Amino acid sequence: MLEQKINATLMEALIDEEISRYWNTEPHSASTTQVYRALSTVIRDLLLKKRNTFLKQFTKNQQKKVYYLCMEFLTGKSLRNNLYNLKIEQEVSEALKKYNVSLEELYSIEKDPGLGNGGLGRLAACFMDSLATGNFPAVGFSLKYEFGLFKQKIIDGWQTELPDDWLTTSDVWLIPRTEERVIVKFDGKIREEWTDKGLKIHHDYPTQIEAVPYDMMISGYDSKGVSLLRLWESRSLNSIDMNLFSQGDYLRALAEDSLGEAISKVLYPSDNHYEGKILRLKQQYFLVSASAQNIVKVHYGKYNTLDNFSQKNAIHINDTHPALVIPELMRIFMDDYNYSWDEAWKMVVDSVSYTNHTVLSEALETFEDNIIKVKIPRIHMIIAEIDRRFMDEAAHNLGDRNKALKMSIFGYGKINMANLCIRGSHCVNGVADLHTEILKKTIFKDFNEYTPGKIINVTNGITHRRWVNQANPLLKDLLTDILGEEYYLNPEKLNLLKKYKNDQSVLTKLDEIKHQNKKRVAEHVSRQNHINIDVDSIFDIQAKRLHEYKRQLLNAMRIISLIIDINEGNIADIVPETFIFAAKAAPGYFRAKEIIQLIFALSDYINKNTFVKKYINVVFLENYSVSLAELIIPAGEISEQISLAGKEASGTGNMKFMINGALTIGTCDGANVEIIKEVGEENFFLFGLRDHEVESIWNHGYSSIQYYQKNLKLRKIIDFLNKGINGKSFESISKYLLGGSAVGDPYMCFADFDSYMEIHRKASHLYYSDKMKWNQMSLMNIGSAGIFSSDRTVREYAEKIWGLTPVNK
Ligand code: GLG
Repeated sequence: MLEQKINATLMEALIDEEISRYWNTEPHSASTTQVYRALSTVIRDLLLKKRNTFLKQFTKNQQKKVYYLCMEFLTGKSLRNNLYNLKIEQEVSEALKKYNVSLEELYSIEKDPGLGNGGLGRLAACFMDSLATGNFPAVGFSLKYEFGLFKQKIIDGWQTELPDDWLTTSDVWLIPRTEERVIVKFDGKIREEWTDKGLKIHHDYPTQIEAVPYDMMISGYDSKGVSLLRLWESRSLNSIDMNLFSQGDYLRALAEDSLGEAISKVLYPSDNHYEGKILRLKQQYFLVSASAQNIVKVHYGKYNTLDNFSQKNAIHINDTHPALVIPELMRIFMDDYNYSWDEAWKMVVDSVSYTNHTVLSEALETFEDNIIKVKIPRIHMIIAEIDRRFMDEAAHNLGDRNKALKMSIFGYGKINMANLCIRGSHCVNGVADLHTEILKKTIFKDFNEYTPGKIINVTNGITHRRWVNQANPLLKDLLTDILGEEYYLNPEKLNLLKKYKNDQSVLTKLDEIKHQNKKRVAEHVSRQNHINIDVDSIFDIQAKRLHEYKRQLLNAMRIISLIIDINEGNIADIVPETFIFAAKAAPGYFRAKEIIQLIFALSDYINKNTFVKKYINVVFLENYSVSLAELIIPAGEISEQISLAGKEASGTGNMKFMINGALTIGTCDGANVEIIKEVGEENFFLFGLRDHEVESIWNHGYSSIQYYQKNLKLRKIIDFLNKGINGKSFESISKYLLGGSAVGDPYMCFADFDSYMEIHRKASHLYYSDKMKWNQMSLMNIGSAGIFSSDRTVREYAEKIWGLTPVNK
């Protein structure tokens, strides 16, 4: 249908048809929700057709395809993104006049699909967009969590979690593919039988769970490509016990059912933290088994052989969560298609690749050996055999079994998922230069020495079309006026903006745009938090998951220090600042929730204290999500990227703020390092210890008390916390900072405090003394951000890792 150019009249006809088909009503009496659903259905079906055409070309060329496996895809809302990417927003807007409803109203009806925690899932979503835009054939696989990431509600300063029922509106984007369902088997016993053809495996009495796919289409921008995101829903196959049912024992009759369905019920709300729960293992195996079966079936259906499997399929493991795809593919190749171990292993390694996203020890996955043995016995056998062969080979090559053992997949009764991933992949990558170097020096040191060159770097990226063009239309208009539309598809062209760094009119326009975006946020804050913020003050934003290593606490400490100065009348250096926070904490992460409570208390304190409020203000915005990020990031003037050096693998929020013209106050961590390289240190506010300094101080025994004793400001902050805020004591935070039984201040806020205060002083001084210079720096940031587009990132993956070429080239 897209060949037929979409115009307003055609759009109206299509929407009318849906409205009358589904609700048997006249167009003018359709409700807003009905129009939303009708329009979304039209677009969804249009994309389906477009993908089919795209696939025809791909099939004709017999090209390679990438399958991207990830437990999270934080797609954000679909309607606007798809209309934008199809370039039909105007036509649709025109058509909607008939229904007396605006596009903005329809956008606001859609709920954010919360299918991810943070950076990991958002990265996967950006990749789907960029892959489609680059005409790369791509399928993402994940779970159709009935409840996505919880909704955050702050009650009396404390985070509470409410269910996120995203499916009540976003279901319209999903196309059920019941006919393509597959069965995933758990439990049971293995029996081996030697036949004249070799070993035959019998797998008895497994629990069988049905995996039903739901497809979501993600349009490329102005391209032929459409990415497919396939989400698996779990359904119990063991149909209800009719005996119990007819005896009236409905609940017991359904018990089996709910067990199977629990798998795709909820997304684990943890970020950079590993939970070794059985349900999590089941989710992971469910995802990979369903996906692997699907991939193999599609391949076999097309080529009638699997011999060329690795030439036609790239299978990517995003973080260790889908690691079990390695033994699962082995199982399918050997048990279902009779390949030998060596043949199967070659096919697996040649097609599989893996990205690591963290070096934090609490996030590195291991599963109890025993759990895997009981739940997925055949997979356990295969992992054991992978390891046995690997250990023999490595011990032989290294001439040292102990050295080989350091790379073993098994250890201390556990299975190390990262080691499994590295062993089963032909290529492993980190997500920013520094992160990759740390990987090679620390957790993957032995592997890097054993197979040099296997670990490479591909720096993360974001889709600038969503994060600038859609989220910041005023900036898009200005950039388009100056640069034309070329940067939409060639983000490196943003570079040309730098020519205007001395152009007063461009700088003034940038300033005005920022002001407008700040006003938008101020209105939101006034509505949501009933707080009036000063749009002429610097907007300093820290929006990301709440985690100790990200150091929202360091930011809060500075705010406390400012409050103390203001209360003491030391106002010479104080300038108006508005601090905006948005962050969710994992429900069981007490410390993180306590930090939210502290930020909330500071906000409350200031808003009850007119004197302090004259200078600074603090707001905590509830329920951080992709949509909220799209609202606040364009208003950011200072972007807080202040993790302890060596802890943040990359960060992608840093890139989103930068491309929207915020200046970063940041440590030498993750992709900040490359941001500095691009924009120049003179356009970045760098502070804090370097990663090697952190390591060395830590190894010599970090003592926060020593900093505390020497620093009056720190002592006052601790007193302030102990005294309490509006009657609530924060002694437990001060104890955490000073230590006791555990090392105090494990993320070294004290060690970086002075340098953080100093860099802020410089930044705010510049803001108020030379706004044009500030705007110039802002322009340089926008102009230097092109390289952080995910278009570049996926191109690098395609070339260096997947061996993938775009369709029709
Ligand atoms: C991880 C890391 C981030 C990284 C993201 C995407 O902690 O630093 O930017 O993956 O690679 N869990 C995450 O968000």
